Amino acid sequence: ALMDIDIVSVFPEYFEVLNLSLLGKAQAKGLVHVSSHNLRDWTHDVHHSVDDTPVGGGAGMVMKPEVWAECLDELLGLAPQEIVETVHETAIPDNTDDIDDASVTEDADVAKHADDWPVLIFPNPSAPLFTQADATELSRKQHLIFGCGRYEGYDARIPEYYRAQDVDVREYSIGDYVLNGGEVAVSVMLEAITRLIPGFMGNAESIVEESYTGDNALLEHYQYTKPAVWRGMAVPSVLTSGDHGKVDRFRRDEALAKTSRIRPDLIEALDCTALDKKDRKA
Ligand code: 6GU
Repeated sequence: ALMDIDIVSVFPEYFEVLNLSLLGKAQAKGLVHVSSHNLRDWTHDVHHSVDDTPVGGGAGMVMKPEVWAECLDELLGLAPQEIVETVHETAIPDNTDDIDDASVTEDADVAKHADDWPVLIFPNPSAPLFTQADATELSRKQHLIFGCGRYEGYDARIPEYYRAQDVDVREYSIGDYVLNGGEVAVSVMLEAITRLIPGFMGNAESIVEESYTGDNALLEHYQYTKPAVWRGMAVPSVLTSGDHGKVDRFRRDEALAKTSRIRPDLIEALDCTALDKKDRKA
């Protein structure tokens, strides 16, 4: 397969739906291979416990590092580490994606961004937002491993430990709202990533024209189909004019106006070089 995807969760059945739909077809075509694993398979106690109470107190439960590490060592092909000679206090975890960082000069850093290095991804509501740029970057990787946290989260030493082992570790939130676990977030990220794999979708052009992609950081213009008049509502006449230049201009202006109205943050973030001379002041 072009891409191997491992998903670890205490609800691995949740991902059975991935065998249906477009991802199922892509698996049948051999483009991707998805395996979902039950985290409890890496427990040794009779209760198969994966969580414990938070150190320092507080509500809820936190996922234990030992179980995750046995699982992730295996999926990453790392030798299990039994003996730790030195004890050090954990630093503040760094959630920032350092791929664009000027400090990425060391060989290990360059290597861990190579497409054949596995990427370990933890959904986390307290992490940077997952964007189309992340989806595009991850769609080129050969091996993605998703670790779904449940309950109140996972021990912060888990991602920190794997970063220290030179694993490319990412933590992402999918939006400013709270979900009970990472499973839905992983499904969202997977759909965004896999549809960008070459050959996954029938129509590559429809990807290029979408919102958030390439230098088109605007929301998409409104779409219409036939009939040209429906329940007394006519489609904008320029669209039936047959003048492709005018149609393009109309759609671009509409996208700019629509974006400034409902997503002014995207206009703020817009690279000025992505604007053309005729873009009118929104
Ligand atoms: Cl990635 N996980 C959870 N549990 N909640 C979220 C989220 C992720 N992104 C937004 N809310």
